[in-house]
Amino acid sequence: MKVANRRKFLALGPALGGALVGCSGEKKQQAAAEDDGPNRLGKPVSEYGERSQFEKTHRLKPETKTPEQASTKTPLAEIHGMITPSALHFERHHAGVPALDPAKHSLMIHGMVERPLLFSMAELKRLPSVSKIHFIECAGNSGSEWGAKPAPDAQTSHGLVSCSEWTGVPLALLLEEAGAKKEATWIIAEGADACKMNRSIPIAKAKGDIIVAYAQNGEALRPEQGYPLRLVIPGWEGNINVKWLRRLELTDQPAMSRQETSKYTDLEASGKARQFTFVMDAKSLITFPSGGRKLEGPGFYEVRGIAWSGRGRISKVEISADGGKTWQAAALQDPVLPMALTRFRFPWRWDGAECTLLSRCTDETGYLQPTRAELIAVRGMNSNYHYNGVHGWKVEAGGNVTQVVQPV
Ligand SMILES: Nc1nc2c(c(=O)[nH]1)N[C@H]1C(S)=C(S)[C@@H](COP(=O)(O)O)O[C@H]1N2
Ligand SMILES: [Mo]
Repeated sequence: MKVANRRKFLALGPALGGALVGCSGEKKQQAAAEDDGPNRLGKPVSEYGERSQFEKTHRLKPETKTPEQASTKTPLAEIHGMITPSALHFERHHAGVPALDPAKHSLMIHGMVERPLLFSMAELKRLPSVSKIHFIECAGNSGSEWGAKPAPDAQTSHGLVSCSEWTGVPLALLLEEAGAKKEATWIIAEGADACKMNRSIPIAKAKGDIIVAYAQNGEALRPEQGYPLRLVIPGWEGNINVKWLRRLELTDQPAMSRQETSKYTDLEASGKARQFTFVMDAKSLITFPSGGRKLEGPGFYEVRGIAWSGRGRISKVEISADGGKTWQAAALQDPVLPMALTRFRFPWRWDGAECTLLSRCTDETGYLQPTRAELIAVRGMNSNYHYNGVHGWKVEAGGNVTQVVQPV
């Protein structure tokens, strides 16, 4: 009875049954002849796993003459679940990926501390550790939405966010060991890449949930993610998650480095700039259907996507299939973790007419993702960073899914 009802509700027959019904006896024989795989001996065991030769999902290479100072993005529309495979984590490098030998790498903690410390990787790994699932998002993610020409697909528009399980030592523990002096109000974190990228972190966050991470999704960090050591600063803009971490200096003022003055500041309409805008505000994205796809015809579809907030857990995601006139709650997939990607799902029946699908999310602080107009009213149009407006995709009558060009 239940099953029958569900069938009726989904009405998958007309949408998906064609292939089964159309599989004639001749075709079945042909398929069986080609598929004698189970009778043949397969590949032997291996030392390190690889994905199937039939899987081609990849990051698009940027068109640039300086690939060492560039970014690649996660193909969000191809990813399942909340964890980004390490090989598909987005990358953002300012001076290329250094090849650091962990046997020679060390972390120095100095400045306004009682006991300056130098840790080898082996020493760090002996200390009490934590594993936590967190997203990392570049502040420039979805920045193309500020302009009149939004990006055409999910990878290009929102792919500067990824989510991993990170393992390492709580920074708070290292600071206790070093004995932070009272006058220390900032920590300057520095990487060992060619540009020695550095950022200033307020001491309160450093005494909170920051992880000095050496592992990602169960194995050592990928070189591109900062091997052998990086900061993971839950919920804060990607740039401050310093990779190839080699030095932490406690000070009583920020460094005012390139990445926190000329870059990663947000120019407002008045001409004043916001600085130290660390937190990534709540954002959501529909990954299916999304730009570049084609719906095969009217019928049932599961609208899927991700939502995240730098302020904590996602508490609600709503979907509109009529361009924002009406909204309905989507289901959230457990576990819903603070500062982690949360997956949402929404059963949807497409009637075949052109429509606009939107998603918006609310986080546990009650913050509701703003519309583009609401965001621009507060922030103006001069920013490159921290765009988190409601996003949507247009489903054209023929089934093509394209970007929504909002009036500027
Ligand atoms: N040392 C160092 N740390 C760095 C960077 C860098 O170029 N050098 N890029 C930053 C930026 S801008 C971002 S968005 C994140 C990207 O992290 P990922 O490449 O692991 O995705 O790392 C940050 N940490
Ligand atoms: Mo970034």
